[in-house]
Amino acid sequence: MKLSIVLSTHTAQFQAVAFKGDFEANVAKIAGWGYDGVELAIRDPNLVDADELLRVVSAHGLEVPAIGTGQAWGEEGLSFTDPDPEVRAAAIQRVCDHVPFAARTGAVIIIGLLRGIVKPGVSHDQAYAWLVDALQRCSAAAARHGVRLVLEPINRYETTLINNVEQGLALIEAVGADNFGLLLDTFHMNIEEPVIEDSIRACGDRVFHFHVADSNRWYPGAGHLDFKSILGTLFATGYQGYVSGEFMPLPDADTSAQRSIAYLRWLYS
Ligand code: LER
Ligand code: MN
Repeated sequence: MKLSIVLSTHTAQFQAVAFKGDFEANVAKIAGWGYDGVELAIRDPNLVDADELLRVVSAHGLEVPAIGTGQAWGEEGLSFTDPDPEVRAAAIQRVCDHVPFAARTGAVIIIGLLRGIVKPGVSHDQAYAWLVDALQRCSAAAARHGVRLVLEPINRYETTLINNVEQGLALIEAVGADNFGLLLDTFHMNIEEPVIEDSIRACGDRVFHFHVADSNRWYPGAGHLDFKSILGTLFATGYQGYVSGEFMPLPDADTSAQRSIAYLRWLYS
């Protein structure tokens, strides 16, 4: 099992990112605790020094399995489904801007809240059509560089577009690109899926990335999810990717990261 944890390259507002701030010190700690990779949350790739990021990550023996893009929604309001065509175009461009770094690292590019929400005055069908169009454009741009894109079903309290696996699989059909798959997150699945294991099986080889947090969005082991069963089901699909920790930094970031890896390695040792 390859384990990573979410690390932000900028100070971020998103609460479930355990590590914000001093990048190299955090990478060193994460590597020291035995993680194999860091999932990087990058608001704007044009504002980070990709060579320096890679130098730091490689110096500590870590990989970058995924790049999170949601800060561009949270902090700039970019989305694929904004009524303003310039905002939609900027969101598509932002994803395309992530492609070169993703190609260098082998990371998947995550479409989380960058898809947006159905805004007042916009019909669900219209928002869905903009979403499909944007994902087709981004998937095509990524495919030219051998990069994969993942859409994360996100619970109903955060978005009104694609809350569960059934909707995610229908979207995959609509987009029709081999390099477009799903990111499953146990926190969202616990809210939206009737049976988490059945939904993982339904996705099969379309699971390209996996987030873990417990039912309360604390580190795995702090809530009531059955990670032995959930991860066993995931690996039985043939999944070879990373299991990436995205949880609240509670009781503090360092403790949550250490408890998560200790628990998951104990389950699967
Ligand atoms: C991001 O991966 C996520 O899970 C969302 O809850 C972001 O709001
Ligand atoms: Mn997530």
